[in-house]
Amino acid sequence: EARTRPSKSQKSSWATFLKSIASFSGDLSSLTAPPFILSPISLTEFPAYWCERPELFSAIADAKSDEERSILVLKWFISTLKGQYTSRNEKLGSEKKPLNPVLGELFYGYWPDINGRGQTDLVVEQVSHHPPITAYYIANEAKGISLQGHSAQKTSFSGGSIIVKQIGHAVLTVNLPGGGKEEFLITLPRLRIDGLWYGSPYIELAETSYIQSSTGWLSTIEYKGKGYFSGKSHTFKASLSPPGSSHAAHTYEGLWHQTSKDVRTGTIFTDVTSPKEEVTVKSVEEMDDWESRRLWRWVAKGIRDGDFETASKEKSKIENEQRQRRKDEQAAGTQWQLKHFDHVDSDPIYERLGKLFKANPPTEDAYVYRHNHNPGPTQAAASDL
Ligand code: HCR
Repeated sequence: EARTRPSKSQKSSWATFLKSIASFSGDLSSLTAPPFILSPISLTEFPAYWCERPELFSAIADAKSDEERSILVLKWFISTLKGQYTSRNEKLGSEKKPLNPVLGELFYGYWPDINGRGQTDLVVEQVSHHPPITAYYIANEAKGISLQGHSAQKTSFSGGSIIVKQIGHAVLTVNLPGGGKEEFLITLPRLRIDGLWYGSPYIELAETSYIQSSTGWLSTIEYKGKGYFSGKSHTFKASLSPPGSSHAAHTYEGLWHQTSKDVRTGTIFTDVTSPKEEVTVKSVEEMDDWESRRLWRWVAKGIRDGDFETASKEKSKIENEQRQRRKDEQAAGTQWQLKHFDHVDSDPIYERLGKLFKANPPTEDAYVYRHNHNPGPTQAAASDL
């Protein structure tokens, strides 16, 4: 089990690291961090957090009205936050610095069909190295639901905390029973990494994020930490307003890592106190060389075993191989080709739905999933996409 606080001997390297962050703004992934704060998990694994309660994801397809669909999307979204932002503390003892994926790194997985919920497949590709950008596509074909998005971060240092602005957005698409589809534009909250001073970083969410449906229903979610709404960490308030109105038809509040309530009825809205369901992946032996857990396996082993010399030697091997690849491409006048995604400078869905709630910025780029293979019904499907 990883320690949550650094020992005396680790304190001086931590202090040096803090000084380097304080005078730094931009891409945190390029900073060298002290070994005890390194995570053996690559950022390409993070999109799996979107679906660790697969039954909430698939339930969206069963909504009987636009209003109910927006409620179920909000419920699923809030229920992902605990996994997205606190699971490293549970697993690794505190928030740690994830492995910085290489260009072209892949992560595939699935959640099996249980009780008719349909299988959900996950495809992740690292589409940029510097700055790090991760694109993902998650689909439950049987239920006609998919989520496509990308994630990048801009970091700065303020008041002793790291502030992370999330760049990127996600679009959830639901095929409707009578034909046609409904789209939801999902924007992402701002993060604050607190606890740095004590060497045990953790995440707090801040400001506001939105879920705008193409039907006009809009969820506005406000995040606060200790000392605001309830005096507790990880607090949120969400309001859901109907098309063309700023008057909330529903409001919900509570703790995104525990439970929340429907304010009007007092009934439970979200409850993430039960165990979540981790994504199923192939064994490392069966994986392709570009798949994250195989690519990083010796680095990850070194970190897990506390053998940082091996970890850093293996990490250098990967980085040198990447540098050589970029040099070869430059010499040949070629460019790395993405496997699953096409880049578009402006996402038409973001522009169209973003206008409805005056999204800032008004346009964003996107990585569009290329539907060029049929995954088929097998459990190994995601690996063949
Ligand atoms: C900021 C962060 C990398 C990005 C991580 C993101 C934003 C990635 C997308 C996921 O959907 C949600 C998510 C959760 C993580 O909280 C966030 C990471 C937290 C720390 C990490 C920094 C690059 C590392 C900072 C080093 C610290 C711990 C000293």
